[in-house]
Amino acid sequence: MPGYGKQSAINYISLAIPDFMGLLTVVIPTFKERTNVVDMATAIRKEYPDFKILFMDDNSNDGSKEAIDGLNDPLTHMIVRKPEEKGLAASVLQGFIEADTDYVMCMDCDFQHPISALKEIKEKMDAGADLCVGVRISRKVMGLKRALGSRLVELFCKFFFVLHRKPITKDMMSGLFAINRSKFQPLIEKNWDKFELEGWKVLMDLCKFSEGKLKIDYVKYEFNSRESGESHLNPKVTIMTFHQLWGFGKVLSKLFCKIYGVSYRDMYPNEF
Ligand SMILES: Nc1nc2c(ncn2[C@@H]2O[C@H](COP(=O)(O)OP(=O)(O)OP(=O)(O)O)[C@@H](O)[C@H]2O)c(=O)[nH]1
Ligand SMILES: [Mg+2]
Repeated sequence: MPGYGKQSAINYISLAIPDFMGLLTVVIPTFKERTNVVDMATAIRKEYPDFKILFMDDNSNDGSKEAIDGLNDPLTHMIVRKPEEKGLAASVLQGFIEADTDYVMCMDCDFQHPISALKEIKEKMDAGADLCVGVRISRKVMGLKRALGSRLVELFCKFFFVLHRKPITKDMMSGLFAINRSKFQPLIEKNWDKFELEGWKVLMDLCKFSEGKLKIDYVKYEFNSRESGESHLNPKVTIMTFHQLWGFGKVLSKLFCKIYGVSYRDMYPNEF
């Protein structure tokens, strides 16, 4: 695994897409999603003719880029990121900055987040929300064990956020949310190196680094099962999630490294 913290705050502005101005960009992080990318782009475009779509791909090298380019849609792009900077959160955050639209939204590339929810999210942003979070009504499709684990970790996260007087949301770990870019871009740039760049819980870090009050709104949605392709979920996601939770979180993250047989030193060499 590449050493954590290799990503620089400078690199993410190197790939700016010209003429990508507009109101809303849907940022979709992808890794080996060849079987889903075109269906996702087509499905979003069908419902939302004026939304920008920006795939942030971690050098999948599986034909995804060629497939998206082949659509010849001027509002749909895929950026292929440098392999040494691989990271889901880094992809999403870089996408938020590259997008250059008033609102930016992120969602997964496997149809677990319903495309129909984007309309309501956009309406909440138009009504003045700084942040609109998609809230999963049920996590049944995850299976009992994963759903329970997810709820427990979330409770734990909320406790720490309250303790540190940081904003909490109804679904702290949702991968479906939108932000007002002008509000969040300075915060992303200022804290770039402190984000859990290889982690998955982007929303959590955005709340963690936010200053002052946020206008938060919500849209409920049914969490579906993955349509095709393979899940990328792995034990490191739990380790990285705990690592986002200040000092005691890091202790837990070390504990989970031991449980999963993963080297904490390899994941976070900068801490040694
Ligand atoms: N850019 C980038 N995207 C990633 C990476 N890992 C996963 N993704 C994408 O992030 C999204 C969420 O990953 P999933 O594998 O669906 O994770 P999950 O939804 O927790 O797992 P399932 O419920 O099993 O689908 C998908 O769009 C993935 O393609 C990564 O390292 N880099
Ligand atoms: Mg998924």
